[in-house]
Amino acid sequence: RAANIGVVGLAVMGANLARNLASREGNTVAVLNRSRSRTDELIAAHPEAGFVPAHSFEEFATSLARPRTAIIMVQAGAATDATIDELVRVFEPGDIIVDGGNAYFPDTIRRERAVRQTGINFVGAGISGGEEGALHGPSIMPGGSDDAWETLGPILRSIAAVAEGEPCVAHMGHDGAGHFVKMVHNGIEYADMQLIAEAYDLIRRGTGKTPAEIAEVFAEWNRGELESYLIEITAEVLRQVDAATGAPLVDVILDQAGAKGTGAWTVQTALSLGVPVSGIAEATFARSLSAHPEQRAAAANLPGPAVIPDPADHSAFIEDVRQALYASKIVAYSQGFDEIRAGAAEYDWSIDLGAVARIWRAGCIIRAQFLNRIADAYAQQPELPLLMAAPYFAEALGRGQESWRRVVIHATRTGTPAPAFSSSLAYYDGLRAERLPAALVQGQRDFFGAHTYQRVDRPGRFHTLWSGDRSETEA
Ligand code: NBP
Repeated sequence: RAANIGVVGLAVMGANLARNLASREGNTVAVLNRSRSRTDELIAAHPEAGFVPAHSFEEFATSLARPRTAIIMVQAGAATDATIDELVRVFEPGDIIVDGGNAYFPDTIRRERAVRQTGINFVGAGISGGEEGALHGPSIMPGGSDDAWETLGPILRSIAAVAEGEPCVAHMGHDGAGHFVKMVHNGIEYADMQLIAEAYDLIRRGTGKTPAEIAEVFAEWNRGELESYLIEITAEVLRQVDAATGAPLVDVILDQAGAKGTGAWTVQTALSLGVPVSGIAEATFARSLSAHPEQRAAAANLPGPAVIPDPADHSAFIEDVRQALYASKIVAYSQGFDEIRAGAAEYDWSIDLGAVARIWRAGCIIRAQFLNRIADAYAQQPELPLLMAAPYFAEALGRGQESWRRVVIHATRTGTPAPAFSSSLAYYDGLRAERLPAALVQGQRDFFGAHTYQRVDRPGRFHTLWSGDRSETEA
């Protein structure tokens, strides 16, 4: 029996994706892993899946119907390169290799270019949703050629998560577009998580509520405009009691956050594109800051504010935090979509930003009702220059901004670190400003480096003879 799709790499993600594929009508799935034992275990554990096992790349290629389509689920980096080399060796022109791992998009651009020379199609596909998503329906962000998408589209649509009747998969653009969008998804995820963590911390310190009580606050928020998977799981984590000590689990977890690098990629890429993603950057830096215990110990005795005023009205304060969270979240998503827009312009991808919002509505970690509002904004105005200025978001920011300012003031006065809340507000005020001190920066640059400046009242570039008679010359 010829398989119509194959999966290489059968650790948790690959095994679950293979099971998801096998559960869909019409699919026969070939499976291959480096070490044979994992393949045998998967076959033994899931006889219902009707997998076609292969124990070599040759056998794998023979078991697949043409055009052969294989999804690689191995570690990003060298393991992915090695697996691609093997597949290129046994595949033929017209076949399709899909990398479903978390590749860095410049690697995907490089691999696509190299594989294309052989006539084989290479598709970098971002897959979000972790183990559960892979098994029950992830959000899928494929790049690659239009031809490859034609063959691959129906298969990916069959396994993707479904949001309001639509499968959460869309062709993002050529070569690295899919992995680029997945990277920004993860960056936004960092920002969203940090903002929620800051909201929790502000409420805990400001009201003295217990984690279990704050869980109820989040559960309540999850019934409104903040409704999202991340808010939902936050309530679950805060409710959890440690079996060993009886303490809230959050109090026994070491407060040092890890990271696998996708947040850093998002920020590095944004820096080179010149896109300010301050919310994502602060979230990434907040994780780094937490993970330096020696510096934290060295700073522990630095002075904080003398008087710590408590908010008088706890429920009003909590509502302020909710508004601040929503406003900061709008900024984080606006910045993330800005990065995708800039990336598309730089790499010549035609990414449909509305489609990005729609495929993130289910299956992935940042899934939320909120994404419908983003999809609506791009449906109304596909060339929207700034997401947060779209009517719905502008209105929400207008409603929340006084609360947001009170929360940032509270954080500052009480010495509660709220880097993502405050940097998002600074970004909002920066873009809003009629005049920015960038004019002074240009003056300084002209002073020490003769970098010239433009004037508000006439065209051209100008330089002041700072070390001469300080007259102005036209450059
Ligand atoms: P791993 O990233 O741990 O991948 C290991 C699997 O790849 C093993 O089954 C290993 O075989 C196999 N493999 C093959 Br085939 N060739 C290999 C080689 N040359 N070198 C090393 N390993 C090779 O698995 P994962 O956690 O399932 O993740 C797969 C991909 O999905 C990664 O890129 C990951 O970033 C991405 N991803 C993961 C998640 C998540 O929640 N875990 C979410 C989204 C994306 P072996 O059995 O012989 O070691």
